Amino acid sequence: MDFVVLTIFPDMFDPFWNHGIIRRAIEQKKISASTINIRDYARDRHQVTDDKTYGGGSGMVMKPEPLAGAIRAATQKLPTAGSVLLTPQGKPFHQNMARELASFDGLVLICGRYEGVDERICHDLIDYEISIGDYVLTGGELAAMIIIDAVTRLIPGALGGENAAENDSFSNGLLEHAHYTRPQRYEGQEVPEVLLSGHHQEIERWRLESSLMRTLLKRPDLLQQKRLNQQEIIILDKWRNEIDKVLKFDHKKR
Ligand code: 4GS
Repeated sequence: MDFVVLTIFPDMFDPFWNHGIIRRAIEQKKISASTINIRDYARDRHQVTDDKTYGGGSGMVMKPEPLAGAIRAATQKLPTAGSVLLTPQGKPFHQNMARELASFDGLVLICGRYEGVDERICHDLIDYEISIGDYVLTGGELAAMIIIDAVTRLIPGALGGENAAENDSFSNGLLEHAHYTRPQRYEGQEVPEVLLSGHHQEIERWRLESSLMRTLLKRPDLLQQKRLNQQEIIILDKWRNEIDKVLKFDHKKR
């Protein structure tokens, strides 16, 4: 996967490319990463990338010509890449979209600054408009890093473990199960015994139950969207029976 980021602040990406899994993915050539400074495509002497907004008002807007020049340079470099504009107007980013983007062989990410980009840039040069959430950033750079981060870890071999991305939260529409590491007893709290048992099937069952429990308590909306399989239905049914028992107990008699 080749990433090219279009930004007026390319230096913001240096620490991002140089740490952890992203750094290793670059070193192992699972991904390539580069930036294009939009300012380099400004034609005027002062390399201006913004201008006053038509209709008046205080905000500035990204001029279309430098941005278009930068996008064309990027797509020339990566002719089969998808192009993504980061904007609050875009489709909300989620794990399924990360999977879709991971299937491209290249991505061009376009980071807006100021109030936004000139409307006329969007239509022919951009494949996706993506928002990382309903809040306003000062620029698209952090949003681009989030997309690159989520996409990179889905690229085969980018994570250390063989299929480490497979068991993560959202991979099956559920939050991830609880995790424990040493020591076995921490501040009076023990690691669940089944995890020490070495019994693979029971551990898998415990993990599924933990996953379902956490999703039900923390993100019931995810559970409502999910197609449950037989094993999951059995576990939820068991809980319902246990809750029913508690509720049927005649509390007034106590
Ligand atoms: C987002 C967002 C964003 C919008 C960029 C105002 C500067 C800013 N980009 N998801 N102009 N949320 N962009 O807030 O992607």
